[in-house]
Amino acid sequence: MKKYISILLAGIMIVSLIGCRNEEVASTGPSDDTEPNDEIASAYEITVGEPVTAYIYPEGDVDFFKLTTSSTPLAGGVLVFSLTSFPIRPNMTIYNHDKSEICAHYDDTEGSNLHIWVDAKPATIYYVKVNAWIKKSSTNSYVLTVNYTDVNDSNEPDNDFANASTINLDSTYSAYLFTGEPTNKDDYEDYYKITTSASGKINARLENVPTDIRPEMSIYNAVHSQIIYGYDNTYGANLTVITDDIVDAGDYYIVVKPWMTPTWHNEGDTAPNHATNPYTIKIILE
Ligand SMILES: [Ca+2]
Ligand SMILES: [Ca+2]
Ligand SMILES: [Ca+2]
Ligand SMILES: [Ca+2]
Repeated sequence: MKKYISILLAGIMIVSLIGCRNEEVASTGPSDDTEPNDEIASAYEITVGEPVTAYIYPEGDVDFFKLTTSSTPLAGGVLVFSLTSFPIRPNMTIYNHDKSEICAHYDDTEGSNLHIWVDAKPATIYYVKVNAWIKKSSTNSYVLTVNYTDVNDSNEPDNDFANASTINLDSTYSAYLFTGEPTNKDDYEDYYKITTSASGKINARLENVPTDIRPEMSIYNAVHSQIIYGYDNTYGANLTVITDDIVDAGDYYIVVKPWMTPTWHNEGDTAPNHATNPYTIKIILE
């Protein structure tokens, strides 16, 4: 009888041990190198171009990551945040270096991929928060990848008279109407300086304007007074601005910018046209 009780007790112990073990797996969940990352202050550092694998587990889990954009090119670039193999409904929020929210997007379909692009500054920290749109957990992993498209605008910085790019008459130049994290349309300004050796009307022609930009252009004299201004409220329109009067030989400035701030962050995995399509500018004297 004593022997049977011993066997019975041993059996109960084994069952309870298995029970404990199951409970332990359930509370620990899958092994996740990026945890703990539940607060923006404990965001897991990732590298642009290197995918990271993580889990939304347990229910209510929130995952913060941070990255730093490269210091070159000086114009900045476009960050694309991609959630792939997401097992539940994805939700992603992007924050700037001040930890202020830039944007948030989600997809209401379980297992959807989710992408967000943001025009970014060089050498700047960005944060991304990943969680489930509808509270749920999964023991299946997801992958977060952040890619960066450089904007190689060799004229930058050229945002004021002092930093204007010197150009010549009758030649065509190309540049980008791009800036990271704009606060207003003036952040996009590109300044050009031209010196004429004869009097005439100055004719400035913009072509190949990005399809998401409405162009604006002004001509200034040597003492930075505006002579004439023009814009076109059609996206991607070419624009010509000509001085009304014949002007003396001397220094002049041409300033190009968007008529309105373009969309600089959105859902999607494609960099915007203003980041990939340079405009051209040509000045003639007539
Ligand atoms: Ca997690
Ligand atoms: Ca977490
Ligand atoms: Ca530019
Ligand atoms: Ca500029």
